[in-house]
Amino acid sequence: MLDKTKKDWWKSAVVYQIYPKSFQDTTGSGVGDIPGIIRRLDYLQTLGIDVIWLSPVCASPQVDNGYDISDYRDIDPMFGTLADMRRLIAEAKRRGIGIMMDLVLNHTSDQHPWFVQARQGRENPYHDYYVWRDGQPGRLPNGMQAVFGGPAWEWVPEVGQYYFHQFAPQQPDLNWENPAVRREIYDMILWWMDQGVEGFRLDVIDQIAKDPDLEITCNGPRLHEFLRELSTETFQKGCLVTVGEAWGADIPRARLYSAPDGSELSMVFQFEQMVLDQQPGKEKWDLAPLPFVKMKQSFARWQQGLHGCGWNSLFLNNHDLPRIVSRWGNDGAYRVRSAKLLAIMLHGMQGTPYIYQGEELGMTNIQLPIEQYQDLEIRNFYQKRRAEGCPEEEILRSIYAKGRDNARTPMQWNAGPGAGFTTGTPWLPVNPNYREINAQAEMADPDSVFACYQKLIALRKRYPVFVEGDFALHEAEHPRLFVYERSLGEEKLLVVCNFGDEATPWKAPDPWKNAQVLIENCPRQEGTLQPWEARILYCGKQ
Ligand code: TEU
Repeated sequence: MLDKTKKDWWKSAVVYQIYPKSFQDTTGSGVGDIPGIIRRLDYLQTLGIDVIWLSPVCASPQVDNGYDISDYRDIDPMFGTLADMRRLIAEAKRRGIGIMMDLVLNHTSDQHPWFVQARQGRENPYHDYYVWRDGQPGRLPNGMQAVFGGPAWEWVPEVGQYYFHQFAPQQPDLNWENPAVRREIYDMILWWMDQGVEGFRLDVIDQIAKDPDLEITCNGPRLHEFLRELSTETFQKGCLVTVGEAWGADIPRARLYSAPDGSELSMVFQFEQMVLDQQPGKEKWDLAPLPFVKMKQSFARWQQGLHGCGWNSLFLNNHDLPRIVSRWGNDGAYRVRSAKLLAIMLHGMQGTPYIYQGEELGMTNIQLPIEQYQDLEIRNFYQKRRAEGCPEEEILRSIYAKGRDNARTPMQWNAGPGAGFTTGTPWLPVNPNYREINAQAEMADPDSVFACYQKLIALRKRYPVFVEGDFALHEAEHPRLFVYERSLGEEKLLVVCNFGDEATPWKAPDPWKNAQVLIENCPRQEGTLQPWEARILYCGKQ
């Protein structure tokens, strides 16, 4: 168990992300709930994780699956009650697991009482909690577009103004320029700290300091000023782990966010590697192959760029991204081996690893008929491309590859009905491969993807070089091999991954000839790495 009173305890932690709607249903509603998470805590303890990042469970009309909060201090009835949440915090803590809440601070739901007041008139004290601009019906303040499609402005006739929303119209942006808004937010965070949560994930935190007049959404001029105030007023009063979602972070900015003096956050989620298979200047839906050499060089830059002066989050999946084994691996003939390679490749690096539910089982993408998709981003995209005359098959191909519902299908617990997720009708179909890919089968198999994750977590706890070591990329231009070395004094690791369906000749460099193998995903063959083969070699103290 980690000593969470130690400053920076989160540097040796492993985080597990739960998307509550799809984790475990206990009522037969077809939707996961908090008692379901409590029921599965033993599973998470067996895996060995230290923190649960819980996607939003607060009261919400669920237009964007909880990323539209209508009451920050209550739990959505779909998930349970505040008493359930308190029980979850306590039960998790008993197992050495902390709860990291998902804080959506850029916007609220349009049903939040602040917004309900704000839209009543310009004189209302809550009006200035949101971002308004004058205009006329049909004459928008400017041409800014929302992330989920359509204009970023919505007309409210009662006030004769437009409000600004970077996401759905039901997600009005909060006005961080208003000190009263910031104070309300800090009080709410302190209240959650009192409930015993051990960390926070901050949704789209790089978008809070917007200036719509200058068409600035990301990295606004006051961003780091706001973050430092937020951190001083809240996080620094506890010993918490905090992570900001920051699509717009580059390395210099990530050094600010994760400065070792703790003035902002513990670390950020940056997406540089996750957008490499997107054509520059195009939407995520316009598919391009993964530029492998660029990918490993990008990881190397971030590893070296933050070493000693910041901290990385390590992730390949979340609830917005397709399943990594389907995306970068081979989810057919080499599903198990390539899922393990991806895990080994990531977990050998410096930073705090995040595992997204089902990743530890090698869960895959899904292909559904269009009417079964639930995500508003998928639906908007489909309608837009149809209206543009794009053929159905082409649109579906993009959705199959990149749609967010790939990650949101229910957790596959066993081979029984509803995959052990629900006794009712799941809100989003269970992937039909659950009979083969499920937690029960994998826990009984010492060679499973689950066993590999479990071992990687244990290795991180045992060898300080995983947490503290520096990073050097080998074979930087090799089109299939991702090889890197970590070192901390006399302790050294060599992580070797053969990325792809082809065998590749490879010999361990001299100092590594007789090194101990800490983990591997297939039998060794002298002089050759088999398709998707990966291993970690170790030299140093025994
Ligand atoms: O995501 C931020 C974000 O920018 C995403 O919408 C991203 O652009 C998109 O998913 C790419 O397909 C966060 C949450 O993680 C996401 O689930 C929410 O929908 C969004 O914020 C709004 O709160």
